[in-house]
Amino acid sequence: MTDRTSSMTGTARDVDVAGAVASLDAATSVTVLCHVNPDADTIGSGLALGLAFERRGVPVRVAFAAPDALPESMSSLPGRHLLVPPSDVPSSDDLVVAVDAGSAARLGRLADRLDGARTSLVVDHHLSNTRFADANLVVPRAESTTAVLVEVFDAWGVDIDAEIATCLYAGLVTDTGSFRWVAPGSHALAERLIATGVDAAAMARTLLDTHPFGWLPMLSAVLATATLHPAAAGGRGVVTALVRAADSAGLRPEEIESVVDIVRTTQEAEVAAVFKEAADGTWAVSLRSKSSVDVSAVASRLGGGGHKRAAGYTSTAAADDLVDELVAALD
Ligand SMILES: [Mn+2]
Repeated sequence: MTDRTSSMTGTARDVDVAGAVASLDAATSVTVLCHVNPDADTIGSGLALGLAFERRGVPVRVAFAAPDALPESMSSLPGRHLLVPPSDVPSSDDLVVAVDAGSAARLGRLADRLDGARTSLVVDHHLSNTRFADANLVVPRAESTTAVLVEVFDAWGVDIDAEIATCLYAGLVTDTGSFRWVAPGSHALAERLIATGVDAAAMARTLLDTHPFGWLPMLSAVLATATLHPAAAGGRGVVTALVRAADSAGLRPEEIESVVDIVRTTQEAEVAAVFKEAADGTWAVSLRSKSSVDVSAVASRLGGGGHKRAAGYTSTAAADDLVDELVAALD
């Protein structure tokens, strides 16, 4: 599915905000698809869009292919009643919208639902987006997909109330690393959303600052694997760490995804890489860079994608070869 460029019903084209609104406004029934291993940006986008359709009286469902359950940290977001399991997503619908997914592969086994749609729309902010829908609104300058949706909602006349704003804020606060990496306008957007009644402190605590005690012994094991490769990435340095399946057993995705935010603080490394072992022995790799390496390009060369400073890919290499594979791609 990764080479999919459009559905059978049309040709892929880039659209602006007005073009996306035209797609949304014409829809009579909608399926919104979030990416696999969902984060708060894809879920916040999916639920906000779902709520917007529900309020217009348009039948809508929101789904993601895997895992089976919504991450616990997102389980109190408004609009979650719109979520359905993958088996309840029909093979055809009037409009299918993919949110925060850089490629069809990121939709997992639900990617084929785009083929069954009368028309399809991508709303995303990934630089590496492959334009896999009929209409593609891709805004790489946007901090989050939820920030793109604010522009869409404003043009579409959607009332951004506290419930929709809470979903939108969830994507904004997480994709900006709690407003560490921001663009002009990010704080103004946050202020606008918070002013509707969003409980920003509770959101940050629930989404970013809450882990079960088991996170601490997991970190102990994982950080013991941390290795500095000073000569890698043209001498700018790479730091790596491994999250073996045995170390993360019983813990949530939230605990596993948090590791890279600790590892990436290493002063001596421009690039941080965390290798996360799945139950089937494959590795999901999270890449972060500080200022000079485009990890989106590196991830794309290895079959993944993402943003300049945050990207990822999956690898079937043996544990001993993972680092070599990455270092070779970085040089
Ligand atoms: Mn995002």
